[in-house]
This record gives sequence, C-alpha cells and structure tokens, in this order.
Amino acid sequence: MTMRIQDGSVYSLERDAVLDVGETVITDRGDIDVVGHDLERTHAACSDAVSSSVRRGRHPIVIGGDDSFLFAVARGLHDSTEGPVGVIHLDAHLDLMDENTFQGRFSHSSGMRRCLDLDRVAVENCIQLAQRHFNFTASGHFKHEHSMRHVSARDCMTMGAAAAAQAALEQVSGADHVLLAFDIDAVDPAFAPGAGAHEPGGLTSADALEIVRLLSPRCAAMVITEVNPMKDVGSMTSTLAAYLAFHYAVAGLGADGGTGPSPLDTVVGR
Ligand SMILES: [Mn+2]
Repeated sequence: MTMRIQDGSVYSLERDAVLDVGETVITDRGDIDVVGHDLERTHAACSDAVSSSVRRGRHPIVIGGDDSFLFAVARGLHDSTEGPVGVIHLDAHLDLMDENTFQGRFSHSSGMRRCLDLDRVAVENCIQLAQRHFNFTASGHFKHEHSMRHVSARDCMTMGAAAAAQAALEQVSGADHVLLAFDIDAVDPAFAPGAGAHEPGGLTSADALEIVRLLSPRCAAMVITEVNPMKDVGSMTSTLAAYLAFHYAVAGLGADGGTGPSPLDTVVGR
C-alpha cells in the first residue's frame, strides 16, 4: 500500500482524487516487550507505548495481540489525555465479562469491561458495533443496568455502513478523545478467516473498511486485535487488517475529508 505513495500523495479510487498524505503516513515504532509469563506487564508496556506516542503528538495504531489489548490501548490513551474518553468497539462479542476462574480479570473476554473501570470512560461515550448470536446472561444484565448500547451486526447491515458509523459518532459526541477498537471477528469469517473465533453473520470487508474510514477523523487511536495468521487463508485476513489500518491512517490525516491533524504510528505486538 505505502509503495503507491508518490511524492507524498496517493490516488484514492473511492474518492477519485489524489490525496496529500505525506511521505510518512504510517511509521512502525516497533514491537512492545511481550512478557510471556505476565499478561499485566505486557499490557503495561502497551499502555506506556500508546501514552508516549500520544504525548509526542502521534496517533497510535496498535496491531495486536488478542482483544485484551483493547483495554491496554484505552488505558494508554486515557492516561495521556484529559477529559472524557470514548470507545467505539467493533467486535462479534461484548467482552464485558468481569472475571472468571480460568481467565482472570484482564483476558480477551474482559477488555471492554476493564475500559469502563477507567475514571474518564463512561458508558455514555461508548458504543459497540457488529455483535451477534449469543453472549453471557450476566453481560446482558450488565448492559441493561448501565444502558450500554450496541448495534448488532444484523442492524449494521440493515442500516448500512454510513448509518452505523453515524450512530457511533452520535454516541461518542461527548468524548474529547475516542478509541476505535477493531476486533477482526467483527468481519464475517468468509472475509476474515484468520481470527481467534469464528462467528458467522458478520460485516463484509467492504462495510468494515467504510465504517473505519468514516470513523477515523473522530478518533485518536486505533487497535486491531485477534488476527491469527495460523488460521488465515492466503494472508487474506492480515491483508484486510493492513487495509483497515491504512484507510484509517489516510482518513485520519484529513486528506480523505476528515479533520484529524496528527501523523500516525503503529505499535506492533505479537
Ligand atoms: Mn471478538
């Protein structure tokens, strides 16, 4: 993708316009330290990397890692900013489990729940998109008790990508800083087989790309999680993840009609 940048610009087929993106639309700041025996220390390394990027005026895109990194990235954004922080969470699942015996409190099943523990993350500034099928009864009760909103995958497809993105933007209107969290299983396994969990009935890759493009100008950081190369077919999921990141970067620069002013950089975790 980046090889198509010429003299700081790239030609967008959707826009039929040459977009000024500069020579360094994305830079790779490298992997965080993965502490194999200690998930929370690994999360801390990720949060610190995100915070340092935000403090330098950069705009981090974190490439996971499982979906526990939703929390690590939200905390990094939260701890390096002031004012309300919002989360737009695309995922087949809710990730609202408080804890369980086998996974503890910080697993890929609890990322959204742990985000809500942060001082300046309120349900009023959060929304979940593309959930489907069934989830835990306790998570349903939690959502109802806290008026936590989601737009199911079916509703996203019925209303269309533009309307789904608009619903998300309205929900986070009170937030000063917004994290876009993208679990690749938000997308249908037909388009993204290299995912941690397969949940049929998800978004098309086309809708996912459009939603990301529309949300990007409002967001301060992105995390893409659950891409699993060992289950992938011909790198199609990795390629989709890379395009999600690239569309996010181009749209976030303002070149694609958005307003985001900051250059972006990636934090890659294994
Ligand atoms: Mn998921």
